[in-house]
Amino acid sequence: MSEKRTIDVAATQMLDKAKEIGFLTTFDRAKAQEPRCTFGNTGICCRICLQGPCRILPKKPGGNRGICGAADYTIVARNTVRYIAGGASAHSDHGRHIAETLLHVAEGKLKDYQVTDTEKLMRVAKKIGIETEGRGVMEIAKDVATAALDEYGRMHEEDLTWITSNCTDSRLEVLRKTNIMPTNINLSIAQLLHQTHVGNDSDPINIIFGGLKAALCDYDGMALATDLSDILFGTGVPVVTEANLGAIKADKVNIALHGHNPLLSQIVVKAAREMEGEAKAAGAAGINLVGICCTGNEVLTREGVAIATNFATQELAILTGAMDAMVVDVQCIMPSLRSLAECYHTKIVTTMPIMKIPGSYHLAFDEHNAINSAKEIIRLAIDAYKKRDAAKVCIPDVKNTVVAGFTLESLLNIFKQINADNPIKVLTDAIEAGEIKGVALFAGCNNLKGTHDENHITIATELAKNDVFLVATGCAAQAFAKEGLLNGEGVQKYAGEGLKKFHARLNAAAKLTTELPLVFHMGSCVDNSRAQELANMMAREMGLDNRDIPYVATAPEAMSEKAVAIGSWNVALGNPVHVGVVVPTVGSSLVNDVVTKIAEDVFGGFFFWETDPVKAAARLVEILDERNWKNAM
Ligand code: BF8
Ligand code: SF4
Repeated sequence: MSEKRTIDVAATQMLDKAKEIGFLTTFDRAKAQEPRCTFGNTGICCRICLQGPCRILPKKPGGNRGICGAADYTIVARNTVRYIAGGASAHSDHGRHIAETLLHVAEGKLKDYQVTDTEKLMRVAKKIGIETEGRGVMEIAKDVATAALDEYGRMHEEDLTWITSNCTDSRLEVLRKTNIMPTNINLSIAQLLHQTHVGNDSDPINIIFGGLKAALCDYDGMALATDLSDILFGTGVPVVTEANLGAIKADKVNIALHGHNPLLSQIVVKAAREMEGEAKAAGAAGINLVGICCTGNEVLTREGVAIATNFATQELAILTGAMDAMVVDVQCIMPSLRSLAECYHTKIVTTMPIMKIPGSYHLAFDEHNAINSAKEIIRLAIDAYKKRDAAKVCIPDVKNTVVAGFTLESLLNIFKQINADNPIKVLTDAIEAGEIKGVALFAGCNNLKGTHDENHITIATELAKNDVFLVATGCAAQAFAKEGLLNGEGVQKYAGEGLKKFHARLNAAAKLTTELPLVFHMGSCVDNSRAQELANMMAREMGLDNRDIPYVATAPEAMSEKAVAIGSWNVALGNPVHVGVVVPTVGSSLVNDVVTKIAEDVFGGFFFWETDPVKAAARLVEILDERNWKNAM
């Protein structure tokens, strides 16, 4: 683990503050975990049955296998794919929740939600083969929602709709040939858990393929989550806002929206606009919403809500002493928030039945009564504000301007100003002309095995220097937001000559009130589906399979099970994937070779691990160069 904790100036100030008050943050806890157990760290510890934990002790007679006889490769493969099962469950459950809500809207059961983007509804309906001619909006919405829900439980053997309607034909052929095309999200995830039960599959290759099938369910669930969220809440357009802890305002009621699902955060945004008066009556200048983690990315994209911080530094928002409430829904929420909130007046409000924190305030969010639920939450925040201790307020004066909202649609709208008939050609032409080398997607989390945000920033600036077009989601995008890479100055500071020229052309065409950013923020982690759609469009336009397009993905600070699932479907869809932490597959050279080498022969996509960000960037550039060079032959 790195000695330097973070490169974020605001976070550094708050960590000093934590020290001052004697609160041990996640950074201290990460240190306390060192040294790590080598077995766990490399993936050769099995806890799948109650006889375990079994560790692989190669030198000890009988120790080179688990008690049941499982070899290192079985243990490592099983552990890895069980991460995927967790990630795919989280993403697809998020998607299911959105689909259910859309269905209830279409059935007239929810008064506080509506179909906001009918154009997107029509596009999605057409994409998945639902008749739109002469039919009403709600009728079509009902069919789209039903089709989405059918992905989770259909009993007929039909390939998943969001995969077949998004992927290129040649890629679908690869998925079918390798027998990893799923037909039912819940079934594939359950089957994977069955497959990896004690005494079941011990063939690492078969286990990995089972894992990839579940990873594709992760993709399917997130693709439908993105589509249906856009239908319900609108498809983001470019917005200007700010990011970092300096976005928290001393004179306002501050509410952090933390978690993942826009079903709650969108309604809180709406309710907050109606409740400015109540906040003012309590003596505040108004209500200030800020985002943390992916629900922050959702409301940034659609509503221009500022970003407070990303995963690793979520506790630090409370340490400002000015956070009145932190409203959380699901995923990536640290249980430690509650104990820190006790040192302040901050209310932690959990809202979902599957995510509670002992001792925190739980307000069950009810979609049938969404606005009122949201108002109740905001009132808690206003009440808390009244108890705020001004002497404890310490907000770092650190923030950067953010230009975000680059859903694929809004990006294509900019390209359209240059080529109205075939917008994606603007990107592929620039690649073919050698102006830019290709596209890199930054995804994923923070991981305190390294210095917070450092890998994100170093790799991005290195790639920019090498004329790579950059898109980002999740906590990676938030790192860029905080560090000033999501604005035009970022281009001037870091972009190479080719990328600068490309941006200048886009800027001239886009005619926005502000310059386009160095990195295009595509949204939350489920919006990695937007980036994949971009890759698929590139493949179609270039007449290539995904395995040959100059497109790479990197998760410089991957942490969650969801990140493992995302990385895995990226590989299955033909994308080279860099991971900036050492992952627990290295305990089996066989499994490690399969995912880093053999995968390339089968899928064109593959993983590589590199903790040194400069080396990682160099390898990513090399991969793009190789793909361009092959295409030019
Ligand atoms: O879904 S990037 S730490 S917040 S898992 Fe979590 Fe990772 Fe952040 Fe968003 Ni994605
Ligand atoms: Fe040990 Fe086998 Fe049980 Fe794993 S499944 S804990 S290797 S006995």
